[in-house]
Amino acid sequence: MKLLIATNNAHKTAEIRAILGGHFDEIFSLKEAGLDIDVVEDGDTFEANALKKAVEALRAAEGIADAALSDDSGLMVDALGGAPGVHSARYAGEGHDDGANNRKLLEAMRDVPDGARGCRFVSAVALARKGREPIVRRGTAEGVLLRANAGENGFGYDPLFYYPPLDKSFAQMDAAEKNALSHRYRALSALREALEAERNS
Ligand code: ITT
Repeated sequence: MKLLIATNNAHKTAEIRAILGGHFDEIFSLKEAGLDIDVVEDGDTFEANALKKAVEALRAAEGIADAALSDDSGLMVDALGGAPGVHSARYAGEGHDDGANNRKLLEAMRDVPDGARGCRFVSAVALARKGREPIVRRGTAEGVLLRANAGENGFGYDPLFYYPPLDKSFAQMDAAEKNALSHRYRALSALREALEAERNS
């Protein structure tokens, strides 16, 4: 199966490629396919947005790809009622500015005491395929929102996301560590299981 990774986020592309490895005959990104699509993410849920991105990308990749895989993801903070949630990429305004998003989140969480700083990363992945029902799966990773950035790796909210089982933030993990336990890894693993179950049925 020729798989298009339907994201404009280069960090996500790298993570998805690393996690899915040899599970598809050919994997390529929007950029590699020379496709420039910008899907309006107006769904209320990660799943709705992921599905919309995958379906629109597959349509744009007619003749190039057999399937398109998307990810819609974000950080949900308990003390903020689940914000920034589906608005994670643009929390501080249009433009995908990770630094500005993180500063806004730190400010919003300034007076929230230790013990009430629970949060989770959520990833919904969607696989759209020619002539078959789409598959959508969710993965989550539970953590604690830090009071200052920790670590230099990763992207987005990784420096603020403390992961208790490894006693480090996502940005203090190397790529292999993060990709073995992240929300994206869990969503993609569930997707792979669904594909295997389909093959064996
Ligand atoms: P595409 O829609 O093109 O895939 P995007 O970056 O706009 O790219 P989303 O709309 O799904 O993607 O927004 C996801 C945002 O959530 C992302 O920009 C980060 O701010 C945050 N995020 C998601 N996964 C993350 C991760 O693994 N580490 C850190 N931040 C993450």
